[in-house]
Amino acid sequence: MDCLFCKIAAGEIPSAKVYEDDRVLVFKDINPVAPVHLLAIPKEHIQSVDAVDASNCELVGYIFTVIAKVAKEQGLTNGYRVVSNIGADGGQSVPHLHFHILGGKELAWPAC
Ligand code: DGP
Repeated sequence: MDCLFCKIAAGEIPSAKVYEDDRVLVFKDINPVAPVHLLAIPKEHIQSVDAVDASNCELVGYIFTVIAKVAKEQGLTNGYRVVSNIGADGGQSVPHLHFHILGGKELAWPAC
């Protein structure tokens, strides 16, 4: 499958990794929009939140435990934001499930 984040997960394309285990990778976004801007992805290909189902929801829940752990390690003690864009209207540019972890400043809301 010709998927950018599958290639990053496989180590075929380099990334600035901040966490990795057998199921999950967290790395720095190439175009950061906040002082801390990380992407948490499953190594297994899942298209987006829209493709989460009974077969992969345990993995998705596990990603959130990793996100909380990484946020603490990154010093995001005053809060942070987790965002997942879905499809064209949602602004998803890479069709592999990913969670943006944004923090390190007071973030604006609403985002649209
Ligand atoms: P989204 O627009 O929600 O699909 O977010 C995709 C993000 O992926 C975007 O913020 C930029 C980031 N990105 C795209 N290509 C690369 C890459 O090759 N390396 C890294 N580290 N990030 C990338």
